[in-house]
Amino acid sequence: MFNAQIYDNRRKILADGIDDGLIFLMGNSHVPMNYPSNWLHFRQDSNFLYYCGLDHPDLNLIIDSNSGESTLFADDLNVQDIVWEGERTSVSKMAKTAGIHNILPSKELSSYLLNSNAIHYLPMYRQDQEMTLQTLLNGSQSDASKSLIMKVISQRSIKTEDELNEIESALEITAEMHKLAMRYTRVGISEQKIVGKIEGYALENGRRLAYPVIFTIHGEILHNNNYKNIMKSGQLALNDSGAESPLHYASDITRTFPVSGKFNDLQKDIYNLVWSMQDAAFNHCKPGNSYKEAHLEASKIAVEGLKGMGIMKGNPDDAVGAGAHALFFPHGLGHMLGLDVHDMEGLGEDLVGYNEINNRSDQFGLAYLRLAKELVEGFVLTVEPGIYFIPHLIDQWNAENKYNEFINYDSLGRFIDFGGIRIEDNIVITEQGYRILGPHIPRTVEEIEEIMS
Ligand SMILES: [Mn+2]
Repeated sequence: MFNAQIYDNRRKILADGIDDGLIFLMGNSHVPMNYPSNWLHFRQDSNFLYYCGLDHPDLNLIIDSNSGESTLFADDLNVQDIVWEGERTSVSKMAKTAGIHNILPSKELSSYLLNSNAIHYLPMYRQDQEMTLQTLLNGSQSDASKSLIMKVISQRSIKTEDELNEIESALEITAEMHKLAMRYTRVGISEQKIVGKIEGYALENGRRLAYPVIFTIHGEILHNNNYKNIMKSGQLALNDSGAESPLHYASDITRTFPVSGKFNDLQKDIYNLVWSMQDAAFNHCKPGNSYKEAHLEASKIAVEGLKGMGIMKGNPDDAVGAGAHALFFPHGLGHMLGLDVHDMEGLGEDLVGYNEINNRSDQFGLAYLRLAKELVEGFVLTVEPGIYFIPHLIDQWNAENKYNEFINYDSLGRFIDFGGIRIEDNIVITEQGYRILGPHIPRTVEEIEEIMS
């Protein structure tokens, strides 16, 4: 945990930003896997972690917005629980480490809430949370509090030095995971084997993953969680994986490399193009610049490169304006990163990534951009451009004669089994521009071929 003062300050700032009533932060409980006492791995709620750091199930926190005082609702384990689970930190010790002075038993939470004229809470993302809330409030719950959501987003968006250290600690593990994957990948090995190496490395270092590993020869399937293939010569392997830090901050890295250890010419050309897209995006990352512009800039580089290879044609600005590049780059350039891998997405993607000036587009591709607004010093985000050849999408657009003025469909035959390439790194916005977080992970064609040799 961070020291108590940090959590106390965060709660004070939060309370100052809310006019009236109680701020209710619900901690997570165990979730059963297949019967009540067989639990999924416990993950505390990220907002709860942010405001008190306490990483145990069945805790709840109330911050009085008028007095600024916090109360922890929790119970010590009884002897029967201890027989099965062993001892855990006492509630009084927990409260102390989080700088909380008031403790009440969980059974008093409902009446405490119902005695207040205003209760602010955040959106729920699990059914068990919804049901708990309903029970606590006797069925009288309304919508989540917009003012609380906006205040939490404004606080969690700006990462402090302590938080950056956590993310970099996650990236230490992630860098090793990625290097292991490059070293162990070879012709005839299964994807599953590499996934085992990746996740095993995190686990043996006492870490969990921030999201399920994507490791696949079908990089064109954007969130592919199937690991059944045996890797063959000539294929590319895409590894999108990241560990959590001890305090549950996320990391999110993607590398793509040839199964054989050597890129062929076509793979090299597309790889270097994605590399230049990422570089162009980096150069755009500084306070005041909008991330949407970075996305569009990277898209323009993609069109120029694909034009050079005879795949696209026409004016790059027009092609990007029309959305023709999205055939090859159908997702957004990146997202915020923090306690959640898509940071704060549970609070509302548009509220986190957009503002009055930048509305979400409904154009295919651009519509999936999770972060569009102006960058601010202290934002941590991913920069993850990619180029993909998605047979179903190509066939559909071709059949519809879609963007014929920008796309040479006849040139795409040789890309049928190409797959996809994505390169993803995590950066913090600094006063002058940006800084790539974590240790260097092989990123150029030469570096990748070197580590795989
Ligand atoms: Mn990502």
